[in-house]
Amino acid sequence: MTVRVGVIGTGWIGREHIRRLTDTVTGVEVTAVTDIDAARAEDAAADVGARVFADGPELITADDVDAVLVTSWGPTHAEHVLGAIAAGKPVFCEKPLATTTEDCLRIVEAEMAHGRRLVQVGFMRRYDAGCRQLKHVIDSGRIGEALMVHCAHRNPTVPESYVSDMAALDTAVHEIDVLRWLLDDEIVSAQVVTPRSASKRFAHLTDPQIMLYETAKGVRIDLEVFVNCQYGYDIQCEVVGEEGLVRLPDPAAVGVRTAGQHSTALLTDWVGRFADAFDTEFREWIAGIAAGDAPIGPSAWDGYAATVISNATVEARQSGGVVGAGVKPRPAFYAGATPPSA
Ligand code: NAD
Ligand code: ISE
Repeated sequence: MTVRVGVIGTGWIGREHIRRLTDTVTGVEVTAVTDIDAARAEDAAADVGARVFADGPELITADDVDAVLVTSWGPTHAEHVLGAIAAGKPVFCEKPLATTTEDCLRIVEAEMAHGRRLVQVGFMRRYDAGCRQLKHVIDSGRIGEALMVHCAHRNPTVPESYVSDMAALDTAVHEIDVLRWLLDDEIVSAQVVTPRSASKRFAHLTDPQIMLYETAKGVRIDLEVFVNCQYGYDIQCEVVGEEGLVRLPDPAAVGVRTAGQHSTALLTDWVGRFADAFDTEFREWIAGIAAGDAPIGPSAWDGYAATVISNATVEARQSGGVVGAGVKPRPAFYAGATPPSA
């Protein structure tokens, strides 16, 4: 079976995923696209021979669309995800699931009323080989119970449109999701402390930020978000347990020895750093749809939790205090399913 996918939003990541679904993943065809910028949609459609639709609702209900990929701006995600649920079609939504708690809960309620999972959220870290190995070691008990986690999420630069809240909503949201999954635990509070600001940043931006989280089991997490670090795209994660620690590996790169130095290149953006993870994420999503299975990747509930916790992180920075996250208890409907660890 060839799964026919319709894509809503043909910007940066939309084009990346269209290329991936066309060139890398088998058993799938991009048959439909739409974008509020018609020229962008036409351009993306011409590349792959897809039809252009006027808007999301028209694309979602089209006969030659079996599944929907939402890669538009965050505040527009909820309407498209709700539209796909109403049409009974599987929907992959890039993060965030929605920007407000209320919209996330509307999606969760609509999906539970439908009675079967349809929604997967684009938290690709769960498909990164290194993250899966981390989970495998933590789950095996080799390092004992996790006590502390030290993380860093560094981007070389960000555009002027990137504002201080985005450090939590756009950037830290990846760690928020992957740590809930790695630790099989819930984040219960957030705090943000800010060191001296980097001089190479737009003046409106608070950068870096150090986010401090506590989980229900009492694990303490420190996360440095530094989006003007200049030197590269760098993701670090070290989980310290009672009997050892486990650390995320850096991406493989050849070592070069010359002129009295030994060096390895660093990546400079998320596209390269998580290319394999995105490929695996979509291979598994498409294979599940072709097999008629409900998705087992990050769920609408995970999307809800990530939005609640990232919003609490914003409030913590603004207030300067410790803010309770207040994630509700997970309904039984969302228990169990998760991508495998290694
Ligand atoms: P972008 O601005 O490059 O592209 C978004 C596109 O959506 C634009 O072409 C815009 O015209 C279109 N659009 C907006 N509203 C629309 C609507 N209602 N209907 C149809 N089209 C609409 O942004 P981007 O960088 O590609 O980000 C898109 C989404 O992907 C965001 O939610 C972002 O957080 C997420 N993202 C995820 C990752 C990741 O690592 N997983 C990385 C980058 C972006
Ligand atoms: C971007 O939206 C992403 O999702 C990237 O993975 C992240 O590193 C970056 O900081 C965000 O802006």
